[in-house]
Amino acid sequence: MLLERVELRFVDLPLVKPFRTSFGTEFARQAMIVTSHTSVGIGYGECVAGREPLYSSEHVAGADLVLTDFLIPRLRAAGEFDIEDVPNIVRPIRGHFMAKAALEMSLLDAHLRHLGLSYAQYLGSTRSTVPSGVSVGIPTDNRIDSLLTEVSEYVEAGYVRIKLKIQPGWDVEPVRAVRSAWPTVPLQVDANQAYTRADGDVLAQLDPFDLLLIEQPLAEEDVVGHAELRRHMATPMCLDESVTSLEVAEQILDLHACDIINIKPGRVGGYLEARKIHDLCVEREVPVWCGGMLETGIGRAANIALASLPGFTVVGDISESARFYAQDITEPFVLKNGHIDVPVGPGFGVEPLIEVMDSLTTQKKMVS
Ligand code: OSB
Ligand code: MG
Repeated sequence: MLLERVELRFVDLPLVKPFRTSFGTEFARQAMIVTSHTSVGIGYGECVAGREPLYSSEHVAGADLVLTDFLIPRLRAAGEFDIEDVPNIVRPIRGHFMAKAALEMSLLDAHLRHLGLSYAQYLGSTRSTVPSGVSVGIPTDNRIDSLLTEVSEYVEAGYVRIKLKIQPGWDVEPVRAVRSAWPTVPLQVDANQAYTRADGDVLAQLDPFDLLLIEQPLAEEDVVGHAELRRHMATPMCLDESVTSLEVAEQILDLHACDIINIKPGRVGGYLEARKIHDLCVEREVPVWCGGMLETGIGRAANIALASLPGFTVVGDISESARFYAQDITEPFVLKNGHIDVPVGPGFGVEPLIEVMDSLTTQKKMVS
């Protein structure tokens, strides 16, 4: 295919409630939607970078610049390319995985729409639904009863796994409270890098609560610290932020730094790399799950299909659209018996609702 031009648009989606993590509180999601016009038709992608560089070093305004000044010009200069060549074409630009992922996603969507193939078919996945987990933020009022109220809503809605966000001072007691209210619910925690190597004894106090895993307690760069902490506690160790590519995933597994990997396509530079990490983990018998980044229906559709691959044996952060948005920019994904249907349409299988998207758009431009 040939890349002709790309529309970059920013949409502001208000969240149904604030989402608070150890790195900050979000009230709305500022998503960048990438529409690539190619010689085989158009395709849509979503950039998962946040408004501020708090989860990782990337942020959405930076992704805009890198796409405009470097990534789109490189792909346009490449002339005719195959979808599998995209990672190599953008590789000389260091980092900026979320920007790369958004562009690659839009090209993969165009490619698959042209072939009339759904992403799940392209992947060769066999499941038609995926189990749905939910990520629960830290209550803005710091109250355990508020947390219990929110968790009870999700349990009643049918979510098959609950993930609690933790940080120093909001860890053992809230986990104890949720575990005693729901003695058997599949439960895990996510610290988003909020702890240090000195916190091993506090984190080991989570061991009695039968957690599925603890996600990214230490800094992104501290792979060795995670390897040590993993030996210090019984709760299985899972890495999110640290896993930035296939090569890094391999090093992490060689160092025995985790038991489980959270795969986020945006964080690793795209859905092609995400698939390779899945395949590596299947080969090494390491369970994987699909993380979320508050995606709109566009990114959510793609994550759902990815999570239908056989190696995704751990429930992902694949919630229904209404968990985050009263009004999404695609038809909403809904929970049925704790599961979500894998899209069957060509490409990622969703169409943006153009009028809704226009009404939420704060800025758009064409790069050619
Ligand atoms: O660490 O998994 C994370 C949201 C934004 C940034 C980082 C994370 C999250 C979540 C939300 O936990 C998961 C979701 O989209 O359902
Ligand atoms: Mg995480």
